[in-house]
Amino acid sequence: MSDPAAGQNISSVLQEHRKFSPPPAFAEQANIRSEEAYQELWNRAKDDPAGFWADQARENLTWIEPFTETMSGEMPETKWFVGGKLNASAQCLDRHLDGWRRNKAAIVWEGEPGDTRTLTYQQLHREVCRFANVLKQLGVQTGDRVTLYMPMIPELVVAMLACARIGATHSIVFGGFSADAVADRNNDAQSKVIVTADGGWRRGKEVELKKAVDESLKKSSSVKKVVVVRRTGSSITMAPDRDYWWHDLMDAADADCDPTPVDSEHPLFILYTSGSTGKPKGVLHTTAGYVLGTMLTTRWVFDLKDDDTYWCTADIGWVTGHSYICYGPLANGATVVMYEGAPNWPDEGRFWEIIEKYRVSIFYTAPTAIRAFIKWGDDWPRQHDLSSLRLLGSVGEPINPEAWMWYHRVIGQERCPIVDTWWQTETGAIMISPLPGITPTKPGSCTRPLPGVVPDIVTKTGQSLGANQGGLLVMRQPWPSMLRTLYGDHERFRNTYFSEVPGCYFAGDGARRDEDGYYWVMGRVDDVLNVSGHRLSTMEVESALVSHPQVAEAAVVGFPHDLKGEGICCFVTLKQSDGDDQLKSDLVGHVRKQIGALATPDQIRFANGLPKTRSGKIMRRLLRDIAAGRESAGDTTTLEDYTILAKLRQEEE
Ligand code: 7RM
Repeated sequence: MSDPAAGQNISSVLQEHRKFSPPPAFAEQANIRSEEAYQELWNRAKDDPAGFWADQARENLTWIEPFTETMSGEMPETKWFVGGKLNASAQCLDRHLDGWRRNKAAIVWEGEPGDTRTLTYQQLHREVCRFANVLKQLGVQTGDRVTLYMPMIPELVVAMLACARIGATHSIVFGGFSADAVADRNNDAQSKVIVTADGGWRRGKEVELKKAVDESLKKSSSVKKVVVVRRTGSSITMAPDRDYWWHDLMDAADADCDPTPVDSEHPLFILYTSGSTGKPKGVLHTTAGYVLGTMLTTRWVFDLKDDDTYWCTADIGWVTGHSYICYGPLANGATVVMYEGAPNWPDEGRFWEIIEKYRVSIFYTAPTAIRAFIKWGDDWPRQHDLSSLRLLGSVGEPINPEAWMWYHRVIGQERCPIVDTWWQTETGAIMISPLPGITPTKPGSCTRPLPGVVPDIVTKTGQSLGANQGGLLVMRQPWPSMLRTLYGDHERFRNTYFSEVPGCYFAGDGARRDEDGYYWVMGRVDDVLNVSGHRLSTMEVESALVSHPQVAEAAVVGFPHDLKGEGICCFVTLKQSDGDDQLKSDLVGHVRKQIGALATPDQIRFANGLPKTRSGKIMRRLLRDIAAGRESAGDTTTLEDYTILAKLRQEEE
């Protein structure tokens, strides 16, 4: 990482001592029910990974040809389930067609305007087979890349699984990205076909996807064919011999398509994630290890049962949607709720209305959304019957304890365990998380590693640190769902993840482990502040700010400071009202009281919004530029709202 001081210990100053045991009624019925069972699984996976994973892979995956070797090669070149052949779409669909599940709802979908569709496993299978035949007919072969640039509609899942069915590699580009972002990703992946829609709905407005595709194709020559789903019905232009309507091709397609057997290590998908500088990284996942990882973690962490109604609010354009809307839940035969639009359309009660309407039992969302719910007020959830909920999840950022408590109290009604799940695009599946039937939770901690995950907190030279010492979060053993490369740049893959700490996978996050062995992730090490020689986590100062009753959200960054090395600049959005100087000094005092004089903010800046990625992560690198009065350099293609940056700059003038 760029910070030359990275690897020094990070001081942890956040104090949090609340602890919540799993409710007995939940614990009694949980998939993993005893601490001993967890310890046994975890120790076996650590001491005999080949034996553990071979058993899991044989038990859970349907093999067309069995594997001959469970793992071969040292990290990062480890290959899993070598010699085996399988198919990810068959794992998600065909397996469920033999028994009663064939007529179980796989996808319960709701569009933003309120239209709904339900697809059973059998219906989904049929659509997938037909679209697989469409892709073949368009010239897509095993190993080819297909870009999917679509709204959150069932056709997106159909297209993903159709690619998997014929061994094509999908590359999903989030529907909110620009034409340039689509072109860059098309070019990097050399995609042959792009699947899109005329448009999608977001806050009552149309997102014009086809228009962006037309623009992107001026700059990406590998793409030969475009398939367009009619979603909004708006008028678009269709290029002859290049553009085809989804429904025309599907009407003519055969509904029989045998799954193509592929190797365990066959590329399943590429997903681009923003690098801190320069071009996005194409994270590549392969078939057997990824599907096994998402399948098992869905069962362990979400305690999935056949009668659950499961809703993950992520967009499929983010890894959370790949793993926990599509592959993990469908491999388990779950009923998945899928929603197209915004949480505040037509009003701020939309999510709670959906939970009530479909009797959602498992709800998985992000801290950024939770902070928005808090800002909108408790009345919205209170107007709805949330009694169907039995488990809540969080992902994407450290969840600040105040947001955790609100989630627990107002949404979970103190009845539902919360699973704070730490993982990454690169890890493919959840790595560190409570097991809801057994793990006592502490607000703000993702608690303990899942079986097969061997993390550590280390210095830059790889020395393990003791309890409550902040350092670098690494993985000491390979795991089946880990990324295999950065597409087309294996050297960058090795440099980014495996050169920082010798012999380990380096996640890029700072963390500490407490006296109970619980992990507390403190954010990206690139974001760490260095104040008078003390390394502080921005997240901890942010958590202190958000615990003030008037604060909705905060982002903290360092800026060059003559005396302290780095000063602390806080961007703060308020729940109501405009901030004044009195509130600024109250907030400075509040942080000093919560953390100590060391963390005294040098600047408080009130802002109406913060620059975030589409998945809700604050882009602190851009705020650092503003705090230092610099122009922004580097990739901004993943930024959600460009106007926010301009506004923040103006507010300073
Ligand atoms: C799933 C996802 C990965 C980064 C990761 C962390 C942060 C994610 C948590 C978290 C603290 C969590 N993939 N992160 N989950 N930090 N607690 N539960 O988010 O590739 O988009 O981002 O997100 O910094 O490295 S991702």
